[in-house]
Amino acid sequence: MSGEEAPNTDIITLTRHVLNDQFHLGSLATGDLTLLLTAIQTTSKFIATNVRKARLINLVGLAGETNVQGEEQKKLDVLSNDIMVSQLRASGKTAVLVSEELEDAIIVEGRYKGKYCVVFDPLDGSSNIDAGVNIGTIFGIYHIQPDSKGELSDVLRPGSQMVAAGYVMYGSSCNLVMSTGHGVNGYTLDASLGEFILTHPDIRIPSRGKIYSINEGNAAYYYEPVTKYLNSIKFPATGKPYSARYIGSMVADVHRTLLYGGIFCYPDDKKSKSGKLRLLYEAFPMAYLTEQAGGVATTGRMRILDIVPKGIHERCPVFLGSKEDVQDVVKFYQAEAKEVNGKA
Ligand code: AHM
Ligand code: MG
Repeated sequence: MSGEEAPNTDIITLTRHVLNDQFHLGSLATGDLTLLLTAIQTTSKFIATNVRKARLINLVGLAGETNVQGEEQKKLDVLSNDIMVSQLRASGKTAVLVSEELEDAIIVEGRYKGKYCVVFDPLDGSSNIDAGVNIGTIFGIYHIQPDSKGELSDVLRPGSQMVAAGYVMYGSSCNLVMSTGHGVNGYTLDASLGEFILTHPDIRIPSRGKIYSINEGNAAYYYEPVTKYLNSIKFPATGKPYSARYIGSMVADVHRTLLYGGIFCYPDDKKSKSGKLRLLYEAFPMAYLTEQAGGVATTGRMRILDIVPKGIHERCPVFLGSKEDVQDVVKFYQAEAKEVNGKA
């Protein structure tokens, strides 16, 4: 025998893992969700490859258009959106598609029409591409309602009604983290196999962490509960102050929070009255994953997954992460509400 170890032949790929879940569901499982997830995996592999080549093949830079939020689109945003839409449509499993990059929802018609709705941000944090910082794809999946043929109302539903959600992080490795409502699992792309392999089974957020993550450049605009909460963790009466980490790329900041615990915040403030992050395809999927991993996700005033969206590009404040850390910030909001009620 040489010193080299034989490769493991019992690798658990994402497809195998999801299929296995469906076997357990028995007759309920149609394999449709598995096929849909295959479309998402293909998209992710395409984006992962192109993110790595971006500088070399001139994909970095502006595509010369602005998206619905009035932001400049990068070439990679456009490419990522296009491949995601074409793969999801071709899967034959989707009825409604909502993308951060498209003003209107796409209603899939004809023979490709399926029973799932996918809301997604094809390339989140794309202002980081030039600097080589982690970026990601975020997605959430609804099943159409019982009597629906697939219309806008199927995605204007609370995040708690999603059947699956996840993200893909394009970093030093490419990681896909997702949940189908039975806990959270993480997979790493083995580029030589072209497969996502189960590497982080059953991710659980520690009940308390040591890290807070927020854009403190907005401190001048914060409302009082946020300022007071931050002071409480930076200048604690006892114990060590929290460490600050902020990448400014939600997928990376949330990924770290899921694995190590702590809190990720993007609050509303005096400048951004509804916060910055988009409810449907940023806050909902991340809140879904956080709760599935045993954490808490709130606006400060209510559970994120209970919000009923009024529009597809609506924004919402976000605090998510370790249960105890998020409960701490909520206490400051409750104290403020009490004070306001007391005065009324
Ligand atoms: P984007 O959808 O335009 O990429 O913006 C979303 C990103 C998130 O990834 C990140 O959490 C946040 O915006 C960072 O915003 P800021 O630069 O204001 O801190
Ligand atoms: Mg985004």
